[in-house]
Amino acid sequence: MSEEKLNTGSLDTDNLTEEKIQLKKPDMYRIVLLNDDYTPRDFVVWIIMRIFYKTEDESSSIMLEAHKAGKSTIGVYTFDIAKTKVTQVEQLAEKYEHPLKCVLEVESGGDKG
Ligand code: TYC
Repeated sequence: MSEEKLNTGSLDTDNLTEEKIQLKKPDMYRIVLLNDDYTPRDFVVWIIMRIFYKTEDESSSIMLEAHKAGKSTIGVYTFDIAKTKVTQVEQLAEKYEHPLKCVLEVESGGDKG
């Protein structure tokens, strides 16, 4: 039986440069819930629970903050997740004919809009 050998003997390591790999934290995006005068409170709470997996208490607090202050942060996510969640909110709001809106704000770094 013949044995195959890997030839490592002639590798010249003198001229190799060291490559530094810099790991970068992902850009993060804040999802901000906007108040309006028409969407029922219960619907807002339901959306936050369903799309963002918040508890009923957390969802009620977020809804009330938006209701009183005009806007409220739901959470901070990477771009793809944030964009997907905003789209899901838009689709459900449209399906049930409510004007509910949320928007993305850059939390750290990031250049996508
Ligand atoms: N202001 C709405 C009402 O009084 C409830 C509401 C809360 C709507 C928060 C949107 O992001 C919102 N029915």
